[in-house]
Amino acid sequence: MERVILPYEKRIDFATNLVARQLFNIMATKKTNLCLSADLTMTTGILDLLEKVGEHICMVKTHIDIIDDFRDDFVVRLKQLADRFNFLILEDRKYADIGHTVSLQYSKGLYKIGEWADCVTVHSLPGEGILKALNGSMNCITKGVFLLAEMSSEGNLITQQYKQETVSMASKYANIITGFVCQNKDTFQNPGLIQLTPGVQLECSKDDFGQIYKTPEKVVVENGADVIVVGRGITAAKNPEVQAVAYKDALWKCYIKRISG
Ligand code: 5IU
Repeated sequence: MERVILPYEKRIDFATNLVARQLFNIMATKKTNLCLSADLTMTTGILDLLEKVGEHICMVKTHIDIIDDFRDDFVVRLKQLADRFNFLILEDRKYADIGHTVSLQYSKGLYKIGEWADCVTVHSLPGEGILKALNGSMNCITKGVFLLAEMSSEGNLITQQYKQETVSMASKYANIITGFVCQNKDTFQNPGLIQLTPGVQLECSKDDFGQIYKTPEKVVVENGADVIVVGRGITAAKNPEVQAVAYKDALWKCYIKRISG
């Protein structure tokens, strides 16, 4: 059966990565496929926002290296919120180095991402070694990888061949692959993997640096997005809580439309 018309709860058993199973389960239970991109630079801003919108999201996406006042207790509090509201944490680190370096970046340094992030984003550019190294560092299946197969930005250099080779590279590391960051439903077929799609706002538009926004209808119904990343559409709103609900409702309606055929 085609991935995009199966409901999330029916895809759980196809998933080979535990984070993918958890994410399908959270989406089905909370009835939300909204991932908040919390691209704020102060810890209180992020934690306050999550207090307000935590119940409406399935996952939060962080950029830990843009935070001005990072301290270890931030991740403790982030984890507490994730447990309380039942959402996952994706660190959008976009690893892109040789495997050895990435394994250090994942587990060491100021942020120790491997200790608190449920999943991370990874480029396929360096080749298979990056997944081999993360597989070793993760050392269990309770962590996951979203591999970048496409980007939302104008003029990005990813080609059709790069995308296809990215998807076939992932098949060797099924236990750690949660899904792909991509824009189109033909990128992969496996119903156990999750399509994470950024570049979404309620209206089509662009920002000043080549980000291209598509609508919920376009990304979910036409393009097969399973988990939808929204950043400034919510964080820059006058009332982020109200706007998070608006996105959640719009995105869920589109998902129901898609699986209803
Ligand atoms: N992001 C993209 N496009 C991509 C990838 C990641 O926008 O192709 I891969 C990230 C960047 C930012 C978030 O953290 O998703 C989108 O934020 P806005 O909704 O504010 O544009």
